[in-house]
Amino acid sequence: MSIRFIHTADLQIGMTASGSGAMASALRDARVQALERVLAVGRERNADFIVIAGDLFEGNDISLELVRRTASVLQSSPLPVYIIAGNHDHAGPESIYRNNAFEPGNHVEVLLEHTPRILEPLDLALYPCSCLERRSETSPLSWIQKDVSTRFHVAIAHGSWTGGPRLQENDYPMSTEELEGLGLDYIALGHWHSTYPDPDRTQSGAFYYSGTPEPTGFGERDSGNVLFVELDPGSRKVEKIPVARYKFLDIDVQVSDETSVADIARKFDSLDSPDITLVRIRLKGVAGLSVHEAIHEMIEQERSRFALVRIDDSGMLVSPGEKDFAQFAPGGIASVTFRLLEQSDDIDPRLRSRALDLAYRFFKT
Ligand SMILES: [Mn+2]
Repeated sequence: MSIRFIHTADLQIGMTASGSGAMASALRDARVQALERVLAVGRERNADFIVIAGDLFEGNDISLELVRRTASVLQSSPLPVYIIAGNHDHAGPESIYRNNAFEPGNHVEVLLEHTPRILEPLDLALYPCSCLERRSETSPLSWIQKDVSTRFHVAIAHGSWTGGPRLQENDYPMSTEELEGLGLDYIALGHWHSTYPDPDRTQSGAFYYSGTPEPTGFGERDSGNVLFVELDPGSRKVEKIPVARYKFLDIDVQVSDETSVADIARKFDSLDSPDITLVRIRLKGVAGLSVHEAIHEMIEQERSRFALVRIDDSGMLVSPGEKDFAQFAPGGIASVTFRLLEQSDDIDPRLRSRALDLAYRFFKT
C-alpha cells in the first residue's frame, strides 16, 4: 500500500503584478492557469490527491469574480484537493473560504479547523495547520498530536522554517526539532516561494517547501515547481516537477567600456523563449556617459522581443571619459558642467551620476 500526492502552495491568485506594466494582466492569468497545470500533473501522475499548503489566494479581499473562476477550475479536478489557509488567505472571520462565491465542489475540502482529517481508504491522517491570522509567533504545528492509528501521517502547514535565512518572529515559526520530532511521514510546507530543500539534491528530511508553481517575481531562486510525493511504509520519494509558464531572470553585468554593449547584446541573444521571459538586468561598475547611453539604446531594441525587460542601474556609476568630452567644445558649457559635477565631492556619488547622465543627454540634443 502506497500513497501518491501532489504538493503545491502559494499560487497567490489575485496578485496584482502591478510593477509589470503591460504584462500584468497576463501574469495574473498565469496564476489561475498554474492551478490548471497543477491539477493536470496530478492526473498524469495518477495521484491520489492534491494538497495546497496555503496562500492559494493573495488575500481575503480579492475580487469575487476571480474567486468564482478559481472555484470553477477546482470543480473540474478529477482528484480530491485538500486546502489549508495561509497567512495571506488566513482563516479569520473575513476569510475568502467562508464566502459563498467559493464553491469548488465536494471533492475539494478547505480544512480550516485544527483537527486531523482521516482518509480511511488511504490509511492516512492529514494534519491541516491553517493560519488563523496574518501573523503569529506560534508554530502552526503546535496542536498536532500523532495519536491517530493510521499507517500514514502527513501535515500541511504554512510558515517559516527557523533554519532558513529570512526569519521573522511573527511569521509562524517552525523549528527543525519540531518538524523532525513529530515523526510524520511528510510535512507539506507553504510560504516560501522557492522549492526547498531541492529533492534533486537531498531526500533526507520529512519536510519540504514546494514553492509556488508560477514565479511571483524576480529574485526567486527555484520557483515554478510542484512536488510529487510517494509514500510507502518506511520510505518516501519526492520529485520536483517544473510547471511554470513564465521565467523571471536576473542578469548581472559588470560594465566598463564599449565592449560592455556587445557583452550585454550577446547575453540577450543567448536567451531562449524571449516571449515568456522577464528580464531584470542589473548594471554594476563604472562606465562613461556615451557607453551608458549606448547600453540603454541597445536594451531598448531588445525590449519588444521579451515579455518584459527592466533595467536596474542603481548599482552603477557614470563618469565622463575622454570620448565624452571629445563630443563637446573644450571649455564650453557642457565640458565645464561635467567637470564641475565630477569634482563636487560633497554630493552623493549616485546623485552626481544621475546629474551627469541628465546633463549629457541635455547637451547632446
Ligand atoms: Mn504566505
